[in-house]
Amino acid sequence: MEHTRQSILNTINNPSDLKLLKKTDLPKLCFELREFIIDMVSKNGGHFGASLGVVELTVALHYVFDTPHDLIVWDVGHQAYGHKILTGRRDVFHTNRKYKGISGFPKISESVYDTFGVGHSSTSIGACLGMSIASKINQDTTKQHIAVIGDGALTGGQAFEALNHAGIENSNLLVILNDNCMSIDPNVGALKDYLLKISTSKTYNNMRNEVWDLLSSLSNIGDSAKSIVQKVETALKSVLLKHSNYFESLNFRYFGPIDGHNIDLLESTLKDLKEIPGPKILHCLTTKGKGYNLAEKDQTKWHAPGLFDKDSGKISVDNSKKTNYTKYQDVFGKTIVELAEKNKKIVGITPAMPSGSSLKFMMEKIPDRAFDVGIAEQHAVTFSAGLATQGLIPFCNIYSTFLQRGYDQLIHDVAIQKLHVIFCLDRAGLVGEDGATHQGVFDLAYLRCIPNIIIAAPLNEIELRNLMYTVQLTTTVGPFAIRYPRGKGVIENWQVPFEKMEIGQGEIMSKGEKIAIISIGHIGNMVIEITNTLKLEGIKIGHVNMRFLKPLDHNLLHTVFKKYKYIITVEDGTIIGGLGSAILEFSADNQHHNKIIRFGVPDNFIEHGAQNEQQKECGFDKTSILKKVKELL
Ligand SMILES: Cc1ncc(C[n+]2csc(CCOP(=O)(O)OP(=O)(O)O)c2C)c(N)n1
Repeated sequence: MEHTRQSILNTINNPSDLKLLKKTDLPKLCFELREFIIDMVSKNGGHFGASLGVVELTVALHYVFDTPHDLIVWDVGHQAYGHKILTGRRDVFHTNRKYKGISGFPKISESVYDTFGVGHSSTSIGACLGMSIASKINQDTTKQHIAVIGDGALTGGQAFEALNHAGIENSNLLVILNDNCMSIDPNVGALKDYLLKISTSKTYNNMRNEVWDLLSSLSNIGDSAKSIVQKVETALKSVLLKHSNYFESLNFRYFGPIDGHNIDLLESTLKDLKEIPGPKILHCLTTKGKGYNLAEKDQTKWHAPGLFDKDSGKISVDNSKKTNYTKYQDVFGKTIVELAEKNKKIVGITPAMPSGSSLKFMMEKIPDRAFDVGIAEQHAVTFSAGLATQGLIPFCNIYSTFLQRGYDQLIHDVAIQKLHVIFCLDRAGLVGEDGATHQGVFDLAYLRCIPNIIIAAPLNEIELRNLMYTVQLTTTVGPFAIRYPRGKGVIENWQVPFEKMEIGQGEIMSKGEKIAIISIGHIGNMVIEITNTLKLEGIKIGHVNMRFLKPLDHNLLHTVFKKYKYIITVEDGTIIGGLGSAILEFSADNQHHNKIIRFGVPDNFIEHGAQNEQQKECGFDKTSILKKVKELL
């Protein structure tokens, strides 16, 4: 209670309150903000380590800059909890990522302080550059534009593209590089090595001291600031000519590296940088999970740990999810190792999700043939295409939502050339708390229109394994997508001997009268529950597990359309363009006249919440489908 009464954080309802604080109050505010984040995430879940790592940076940014007039753009946005708490959302923060609550990412419609909606990475520099150029065109010379990007997000091609463009624009852009050497897993790539080099090199550190000495005098000098800046530049350039700096070579002024947890230094540095026009980058070194010991030690585990006891650090097991079933991602991870140990042509690729996809199992066991390419989905696809041209069998594992990033690569580099690349699309369907930016609901529709591709969705773990097994038996099938959901399967003993599957063949799961439900993928298990429930009431309807969206099993469909009057399609993808659309097209093309009722994701973006809440909102939950069946009987 004592602590609450004296709390500084409780007095901050928006950044103008923050500006009233003395600089000496800031460390206490940082402490309280960190405690608040720890408390909230331990009870309500969400991303953890990333926000702890930017507490000082967040406080300093809102203290120094005049938000929301000045624009801060967070990359990915999973680190913006402190920002949300300081910008009017402290009292609703307990609803973070919950159904109808606040979003786990910045979102324009949620707050004037959220300048750009995020969730997918590497967009901040481009968006912020757009804003800075808009200010130029609008002749607003007072606005500051700040992109905050992690070293992980900087591995994405879009970030490089934006740096390249920004370097010739001379607009007022500050990029803050939040370098903690981590993505979700340890960061990868040559840029990471480079950042480490400039963070530890003596030359750079000497230069930095020189520069900071000069900069520190800026705020006292006022009008002669410009000449000081020139001196700073000369000092920088003389060193940089000898030791070229990547960012400088792109016409950015590079500052740092500085300690991103030193609030005093951050405050004075940002104040100084405000006075320096043009594109500039401030390199901050931070620790992911800062202030929570366990999170600092195991940064991958504490990226998004779920609920935990903040005192003991014990991560709770959600009893509603506690089953003996295995997560689909682990079925993938274990199966690829099993297959790759026998088939030396198999290669595994992940864009920055070794843990999230469980490709890490292969990276540990067969490191020569398993690659984390960074947050670079476009590259992951084209790289896989290159591997396939030489007869290798790439299993490119990408979350369904992130393959959206590699769409042209999928068409242009893979499908047109009919290259045998296997896309394992994890987190397909509704994904729950990450919300609209991460829904894996578009894949069936966006894949189906691509020629040469095969699209499969396994009903369960055994089908996933058998699909993976089948597709590595040849190198000539062409692009092959296997989409499976977030979460667990339905079979305890799934590690049974492999069986080859017939490509394009569906399966009749149950037979009945009048009504047949056609489903694709894991959602078919709910349809099995529905047909079982009806059986108990003496009602028999048909159920077809389509398994392949493309090619469609026409023979099977003709049989079904002849036998049943009503056809119900069920999918956890968009109602526009997926299974339901394919069945409608089949029906029209073949002059069938059955009544077709489609269940799927409506033409809306589905916000965050639990997966079952989202499913209910979409109307393809068990109760809604049962109700419809009974209406038709
Ligand atoms: C396009 C895209 N691919 C993958 C992800 C998944 N993802 C979320 S956070 C993250 C790591 C980001 O690392 P960094 O930018 O360094 O931030 P940190 O978590 O280290 O603070 C990844 C890979 C994503 N959000 N967007």
